[in-house]
Amino acid sequence: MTNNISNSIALFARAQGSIPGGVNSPVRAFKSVGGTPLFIQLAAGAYLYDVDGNRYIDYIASWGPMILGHAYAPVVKAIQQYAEYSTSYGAPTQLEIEMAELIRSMTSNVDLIRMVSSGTEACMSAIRVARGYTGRNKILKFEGCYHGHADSFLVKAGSGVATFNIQTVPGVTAGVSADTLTCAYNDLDAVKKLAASHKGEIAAIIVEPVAGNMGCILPAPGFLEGLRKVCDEEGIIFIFDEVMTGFRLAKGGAQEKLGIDADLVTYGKVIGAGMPVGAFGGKKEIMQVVAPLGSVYQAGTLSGNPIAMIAGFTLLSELNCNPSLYEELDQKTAYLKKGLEKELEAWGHPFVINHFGSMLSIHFSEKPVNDFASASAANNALFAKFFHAMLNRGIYLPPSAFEAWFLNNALTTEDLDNTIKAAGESLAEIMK
Ligand code: KE4
Repeated sequence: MTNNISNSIALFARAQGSIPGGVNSPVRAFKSVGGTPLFIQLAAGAYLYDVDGNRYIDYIASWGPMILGHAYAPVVKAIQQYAEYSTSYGAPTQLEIEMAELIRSMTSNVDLIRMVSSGTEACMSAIRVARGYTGRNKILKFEGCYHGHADSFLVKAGSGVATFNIQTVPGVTAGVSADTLTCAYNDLDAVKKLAASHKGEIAAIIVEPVAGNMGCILPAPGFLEGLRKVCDEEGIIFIFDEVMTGFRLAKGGAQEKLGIDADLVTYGKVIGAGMPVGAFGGKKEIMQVVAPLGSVYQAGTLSGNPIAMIAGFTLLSELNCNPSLYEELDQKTAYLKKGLEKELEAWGHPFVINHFGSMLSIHFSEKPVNDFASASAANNALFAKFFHAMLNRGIYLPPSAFEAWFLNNALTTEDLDNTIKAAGESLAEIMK
């Protein structure tokens, strides 16, 4: 059973003539699962509609931002209203103050926060602040974690870099890579050894507190607490990359959910409600090195622009005023996981479901999946078949085993039941 996707096929062929690989971001190209990426006409609530008129239940949510569903009315209305006041001024606005104050009220330890236009910008700026504040050069990241495409991060990175199995990214110099140390996620002993052998050299440890770029990988008990302790003992800046988890796991993100305070935190995705927004913030003592207060230069023509701000502010305000939305979303995710587990158990082959809040991933693996090596060792070819079997049943999953599913609160019980039913049929199909 396959959907008619002739218009997507034609558009993908046409796109090759003007856009590298036909896409503006590699993970959209369906490279690791094969086939033709679907071109989307529009989306509403929990559904995507492709250019051939097929409807899909959406489990990507634009890779996280659309937490309350697509075309969320208050956000659309706010954008329409503010567009009439111009789309950018290149000058400060009251709205940016209100956005910063709202974020500070929702998180535990952000004294100062700077808006940027992507998660990459947020993470690369946070690293620069840590280096500027400590005077140290090296950073430590975890294999399979993805912090955007800034040079320093493209060392053993997750997401598309893992999907395409790119070991070293051409164009990232050896000099830059030499300052990026890596360890396996959840390997606290390896971190302690590296910190000891690079005493006084490491400016920051940056981590996805709940990883979402090698599938959904949970921190082992004590892992993040151990990193916090190493950072305290060694004078290293602890950075939580909450581009995925921020405002998704809870109002206060992973810091609130896990009860751990980082020194700096980065945001993206939900913070912009689908508009280009990222942010980095943290303790005043550290953030005051940022220009024009300090000398760590960071800038952006469209940073804090009014359309992105009003979109993000509107969505964050909804989440802030209705914390029950998080409970609802977590319950829906738990319901989906339970149903998928039942289908997978009946299917009778090895599988793992990793799940935290409204993030989830399925791995066809006999072993637990708790780091990049175990995520890579899973039967990801089978995942590709599962992906297409689900897509043909109107279920749009992330097109890679190295990504997480993101649920949105517009999903109904009927949508979840349809997803579970489609999973049962798909599993039967792929193991014929
Ligand atoms: P952006 O520059 O793509 O806005 O954010 C980079 C980033 C930083 N940190 C984390 C934890 C992230 O997940 C991301 C981006 N996530 C990917 C999805 N795995 C974006 C999708 C894409 O690359 O098109």
